[in-house]
Amino acid sequence: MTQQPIEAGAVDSTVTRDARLGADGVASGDAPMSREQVLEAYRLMLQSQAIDDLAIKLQRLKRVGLYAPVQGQEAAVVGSALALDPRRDWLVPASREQPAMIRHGLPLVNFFAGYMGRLDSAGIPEGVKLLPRQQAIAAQLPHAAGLAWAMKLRKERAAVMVYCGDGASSEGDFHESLNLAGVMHVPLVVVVINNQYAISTPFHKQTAAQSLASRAIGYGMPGIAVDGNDLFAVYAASDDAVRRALDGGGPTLIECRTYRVGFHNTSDNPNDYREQEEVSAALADDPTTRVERYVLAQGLLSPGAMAQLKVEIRAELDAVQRSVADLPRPEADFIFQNVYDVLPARTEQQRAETVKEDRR
Ligand SMILES: Cc1ncc(C[n+]2csc(CCOP(=O)(O)OP(=O)(O)O)c2C)c(N)n1
Ligand SMILES: [Mg+2]
Repeated sequence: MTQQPIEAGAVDSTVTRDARLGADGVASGDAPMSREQVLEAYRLMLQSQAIDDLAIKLQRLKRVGLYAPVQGQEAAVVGSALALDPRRDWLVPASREQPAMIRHGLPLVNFFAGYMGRLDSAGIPEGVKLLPRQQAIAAQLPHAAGLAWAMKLRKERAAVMVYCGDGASSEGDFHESLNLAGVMHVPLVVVVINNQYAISTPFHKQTAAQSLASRAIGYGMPGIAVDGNDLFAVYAASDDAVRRALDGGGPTLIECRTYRVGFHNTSDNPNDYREQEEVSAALADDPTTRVERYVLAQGLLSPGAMAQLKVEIRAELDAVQRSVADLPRPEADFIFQNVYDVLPARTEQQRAETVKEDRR
């Protein structure tokens, strides 16, 4: 197998893509997305905000166990996922890519069933090319590299897009996966969502690198850094990478520079480790607001139609969560199944206590 030599110019350690959709909602140059795609993206971004709001409310009511919001990262997640064809390509999420999973084919009912403990209804339907959320940091990356390698071996024309965070990029799994993906020249797109934090650890405390995109050169693949709050820049970079993967051009690393506006998850209090000014600055550059301004300025929706869309999105989610609440809960010993053939004595004792407690 011959590999193309990697030129230093293939990697830009700063930001290679010009911002295409500015904070004022004005696009520079031609939009890389059709009107229909912009509207689909806008709807997914609004839906993501509404899911965050509802899931956090349900967690406070003890109907959801734990939830990690997307807030602030909507353009990075939606702009990348929209470059995929769900009938052809695979999506491998980390744990904060809710709108990408839904756009790729996970029904809203299954999505909420997972968060609300109705596990019998939470599966990924047959035929949906999506792997489950991954809570163990970076552990999805070896699976994604293997999946992309399988596509190549089977000669299936498909790309695999895998997500991970800035924190995950400091894990051994990241190195092993990207190294293998480079060596085997597989159709993989690695989207690193650099939201500046791994829980409370800021970016500069976990790496001395200025840029995560620049790591790509060590793996023999192009590395692109984009303004992760710019839907058009994220989409354009992702679309290029997916096309390259499909055309046998191998893997790409895309670093989306954004900011985690919300808490890490519902058990975290970010006021303990970061200043409000930093959050306020990020709020002033909200990625969905950029798209909203563009949609209005281009006349893609009237203000009335926009307000109506927001009402519809929230009503749909309310109906979904009510129907999920009516689904049966799994038996209390569900969590003890499917790991051991015969439970060890200590675990058997825990199972018996759990079942007894649940019957009270
Ligand atoms: C292997 C492993 N180590 C530690 C944790 C605890 N943990 C959960 S989220 C997280 C930080 C992840 O940061 P990042 O990859 O930047 O993703 P983000 O949460 O910012 O989306 C850590 C350390 C874990 N889940 N798995
Ligand atoms: Mg992070």
